Order: sequence, then structure tokens, then C-alpha cells
Amino acid sequence: MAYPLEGKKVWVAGHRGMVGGAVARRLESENCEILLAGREVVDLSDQSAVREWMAANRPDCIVVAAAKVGGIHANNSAPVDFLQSNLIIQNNILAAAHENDVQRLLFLGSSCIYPKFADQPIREDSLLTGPLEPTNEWYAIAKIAGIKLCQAYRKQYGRDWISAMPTNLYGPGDNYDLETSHVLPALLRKFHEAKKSGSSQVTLWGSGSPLREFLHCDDLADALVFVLKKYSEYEHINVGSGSEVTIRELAETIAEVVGYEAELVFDSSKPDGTPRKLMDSSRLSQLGWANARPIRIGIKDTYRVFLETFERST
Ligand code: GFB
Repeated sequence: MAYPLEGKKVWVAGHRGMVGGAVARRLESENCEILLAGREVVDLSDQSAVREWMAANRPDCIVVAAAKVGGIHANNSAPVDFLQSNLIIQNNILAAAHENDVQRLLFLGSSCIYPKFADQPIREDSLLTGPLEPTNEWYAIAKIAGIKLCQAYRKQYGRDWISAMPTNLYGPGDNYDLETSHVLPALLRKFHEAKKSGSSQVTLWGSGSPLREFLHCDDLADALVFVLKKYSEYEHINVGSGSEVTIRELAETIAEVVGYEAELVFDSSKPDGTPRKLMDSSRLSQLGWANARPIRIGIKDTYRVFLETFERST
């Protein structure tokens, strides 16, 4: 095992987000101490606050799940936020981690780091081989900088820091705001609300033809804990489910799970984004992890939690 977690102090930075929350839940079944700190405890955009908190808490290991994230429209309309906030957060965490001699760190990126027209399925070595997708290049550049900073610390200081690139994610704790969310939570909410109001139509952005690969956040968390224990390489590692659907097919599956049929209307004023981004996760499967649940099962689980939480809070 490259890095046993037993007895380690593991800080999950960003535990209030969907991914960080899933990682924190998954770590409960490891024999480690989990450190969590909300924004009121440490503001990750404040370099001295991050330094002080880290010096006081001395983690052995950090999972960097803290980031400004959002769907295609949020990315496209707030480029400064997606580029600058992410650079600041990750730079603060990595610099303080080095100062405090943190042995092990896992940085999380996104499949949007790859060129818009990368060969499919996308291998790790496709990074920086072509132009990015314009709707999310700001976020992608920040994430590429994070990968490179981990590699730089590894090269210059011998740090055992790694990066993982998850595919499109969904699951409990997702953002359901229709302006800023990703497609899966948006469509879950739109079908649910159409069912409640009896509306005969549901509007989708773009053409419905782009392909996306989806992974449930609890499966991602399981894969990340696996990676944390087993992987120690300079190059980042892809984490995907291996199966993709068109946005239209996704809508049809969501309609079945919600139990409501409606006419699909396509809003062509909204962008499609990348036509396809299926990752090659064979590096991960060769290490021994390939355990993603089928999308229909994942959506059912997500809708159950949506009904229990989001519905009650609105
Ligand atoms: O999930 P999504 O926002 O992000 O959109 P990306 C995926 C596809 O679904 C696009 C379409 O083709 C959207 O046009 N879509 C259809 C919708 N209806 C809707 C809707 O109601 N809401 C949303 N949001 N989309 C993001 C990046 O790209 O993926 C981020 O912007 C990040 O940087 C993330 O990498 C994983 O897959 O296009």
C-alpha cells in the first residue's frame, strides 16, 4: 500500500460541498481522524487564516475538494470567479501544506482540463495537447494550474502529492439552483416541478446531443480513498464510470425515475459545450477500482435524497 490511512489526520477541505461531503462520509469507515473546517472556522481565500489553521491542526494528509464549481452557464458567465477563486483557494492550501510539512495531498480537478476535441476515451496524456472548451476554459486553467503545482512540489521538494480528475458528478448534496447547477440536478428539479405543476413541457439547454459520462459522488469518494491509499505518481489519474449518455437520453432516464412524461423543448440560445468527454479510466481500473453504479440506480438514489431534503427546505 502506498499510503495507509490508519491513524492519520486527514483534512477534507471543502466538506460542505457535494464531493467533500461524500469523501468525509467515506473516510468514516477508514481508521483515521477526519478534520473538517467550515468557512466560519477558516476562510480558504485568506492566506494567513489557512496558514494559521493548518499550523494549529497539523493534518498528515489533505483532500482538496474545496473549489468554486458550477454548470455550463455559471462557468461561462463568471470567468473571473472561476479562474481567480479557484487559483486563490488551491494556492493557499498547497502553500500552507508545504509550510506545515504535509506528507500526502490529493488535489481534485475535472475532465474539462482536456482539449475540447481530445481523442476519446480521453487519456491522461491528452492534457495540454489542444485548445480548451471556451465555456469552461477559466475553470480548466485553474485546475490545470493546480495539477502543475502538485507536480512542481513533487519535483522540487519531493512531496508525495497527487491529482485525480473526476468526470461529471452528481448525487446527494448537489446544487439545484437552475442558473448555476449542472445538468443532472437541473433536469431532476425541472421534471419534478413539471410533475407537480402538471406542465406538459420541460426545457433543456442546447441541442440535447452532447455526450456526458456521469459518476455518483459516493462512487467518486470510494475511488478517491482507493487512490489515496494506492497511487503515487507524478501524472494525474482519471476517475470515471466508463459509460456515457446523450443529454436527451439523460432527460429520458430522469423522466422515468421521476415518473413524469413531458415534451422536451430545446433552447438553442444556450451552449452545448464540449461535444463529448468520455475519460479513459483504465489506469484506475488496472490499479483495481472499477465500481461505479449504473446511472439509473444513481439517479434513483439522488431523487430519493432530493425528495427528503430539497423538497422539505423549499
Ligand atoms: O452539466 P453542464 O452544466 O456542464 O451541462 P458541462 C452539460 C450539458 O447539458 C450541456 C446541457 O450541453 C448543457 O447545455 N443542459 C441541458 C443543461 N439542459 C440543461 C440545464 O437545464 N442545465 C444545465 N446546467 N445544463 C461543466 C463545466 O461542463 O462540467 C465545468 O462547465 C465542469 O467546468 C463540469 O467541468 C463537470 O459538462 O458542459
